[in-house]
Amino acid sequence: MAGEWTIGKYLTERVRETGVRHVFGVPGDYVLGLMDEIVESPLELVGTCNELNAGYAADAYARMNGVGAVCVTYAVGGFSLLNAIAGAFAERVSVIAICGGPNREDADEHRLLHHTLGDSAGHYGVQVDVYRHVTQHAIGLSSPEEAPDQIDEAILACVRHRRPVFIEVPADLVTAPCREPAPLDLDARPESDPDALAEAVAEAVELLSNAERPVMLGGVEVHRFGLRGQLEELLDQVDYPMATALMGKSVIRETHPQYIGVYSGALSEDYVRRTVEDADCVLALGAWMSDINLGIYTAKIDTGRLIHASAERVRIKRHYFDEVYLGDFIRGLGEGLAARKAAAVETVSAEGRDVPPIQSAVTSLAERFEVRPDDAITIKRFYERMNHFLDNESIVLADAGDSFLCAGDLIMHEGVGFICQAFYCSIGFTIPATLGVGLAARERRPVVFVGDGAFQMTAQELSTIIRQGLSPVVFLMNNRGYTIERVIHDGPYNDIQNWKYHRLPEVFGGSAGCEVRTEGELEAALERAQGERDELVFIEVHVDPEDCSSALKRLGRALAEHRALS
Ligand SMILES: Cc1ncc(C[n+]2csc(CCOP(=O)(O)OP(=O)(O)O)c2C)c(N)n1
Ligand SMILES: [Mg+2]
Repeated sequence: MAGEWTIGKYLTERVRETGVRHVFGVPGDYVLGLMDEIVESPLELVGTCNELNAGYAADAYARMNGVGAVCVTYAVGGFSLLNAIAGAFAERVSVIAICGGPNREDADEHRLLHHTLGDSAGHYGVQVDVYRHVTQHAIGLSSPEEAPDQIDEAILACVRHRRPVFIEVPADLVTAPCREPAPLDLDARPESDPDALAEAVAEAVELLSNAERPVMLGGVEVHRFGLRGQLEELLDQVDYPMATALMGKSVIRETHPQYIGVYSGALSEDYVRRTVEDADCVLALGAWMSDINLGIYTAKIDTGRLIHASAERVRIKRHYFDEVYLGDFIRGLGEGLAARKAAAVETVSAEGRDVPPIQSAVTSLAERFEVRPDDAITIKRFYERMNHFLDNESIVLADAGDSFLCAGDLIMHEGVGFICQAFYCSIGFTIPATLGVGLAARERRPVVFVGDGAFQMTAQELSTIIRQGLSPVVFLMNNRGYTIERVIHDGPYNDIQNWKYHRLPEVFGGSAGCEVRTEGELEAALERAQGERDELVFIEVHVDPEDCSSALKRLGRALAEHRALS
């Protein structure tokens, strides 16, 4: 009944409708009323140690679930959250950020209240102003009459554009009566321009059909727009090899025979690099041409050979087709290539081309791993072993640092997800992200690779992981500092205090972790991880500070050459 609805109830109902079941956050007096509404709603409020971590958790939750939500208090909470929301914006993740605010009357009178920045109108509005730059839509709710539409507009923007939004809720509005929610079509999406779509597809089909050595490059937007199934269908239909950019890792099941590995310019394995760079037509679907994704601009993909479809437009060679959406383009391409193939059966063209055999990435799993119990652990051997440790339940999270470069070469089994912030690259993302992933998919087991430097940023969120009874396996890679930075440019600032990391889970209320230095000790730790599947297993891995992934070594060499040339 209309009379029973309040702004607080309206907002929690709209959040629930997006598929969110958990809201991460930290309380504060401006948001307590709203938090009571969340507690009374079907949503579960998950308290975190700080707001940044709540934001990272909501971001990772959204990567699994489609949408995530976070709720914090005014300014002290809102500004702590900012970095996480900026990351979600950069990486196109749908996070609904909700923030309590002063009563409207206090704001109108410009009273000097705690947490505000000063007593002018500008000071009161500064949070929303700042968030406008890092969200699809940022709004301060203004009145009981307008708030429902304002909320609906924000929620729709979040879901449709795959970007975060920010909603500031004055404390006095939470219990204000409002209209009941009308049906909201969250699945509606814009239609591609049919002529532009048809032209783009025809041109792409022509190029691909005439290519001798085409290759497919899958990217993150396939994930974001839920197009994995469509992509796999297209891949099954063609005989090209397929690589992914680092951010797009696991957009395809990596046991697929046409999957060859991660392409990131000079950081890539030689075979992957040659296959992509020597291709005469590169079909990039949803891949971002960002620096880390493309090996700090060491990638060599000639625009004249490139078909680049992104979320909202297609670029073929040097011209663009606007309002062509990725899902429509992939579908159109599948149909176009099938029609072309049928027509070409009697001619030589596509069928007659000499296809070099594909070196599937999955063949690396066939190699047996023989443990050398007394050998010190090296990065290379550790990740080779990890390839055999992952199973269908695993979801891999890799933090920015050498961890995400190493994890790029792991084979993601059927259904295995890979979560990393490879574009925004804010270190410390993975531990709070593990909380989000664990709650979004309790039936899965997060496997986390985090550097010591990254871990020090957000370590306390292990305590919430323990509190929530989640059971990830965390590999803390202790190489005594910021190794990735050492390779790029070394200095005393890359050294950090060495913690007894493995003892922290016990401090936080869980079981003690373990530390491993040799392959034999690693085996014992992995056995424990297999046995204790219902709790956090924390494994501190000591590695030589000079040791790093082959990708990082290749990057070091590429940067040195670049410096020598400039
Ligand atoms: C929030 C944030 N601060 C600073 C940086 C710059 N940065 C990039 S990598 C890195 C060091 C990572 O060290 P660690 O986690 O130990 O990984 P390693 O390379 O040693 O494996 C730093 C400080 C960043 N990316 N994000
Ligand atoms: Mg380190």
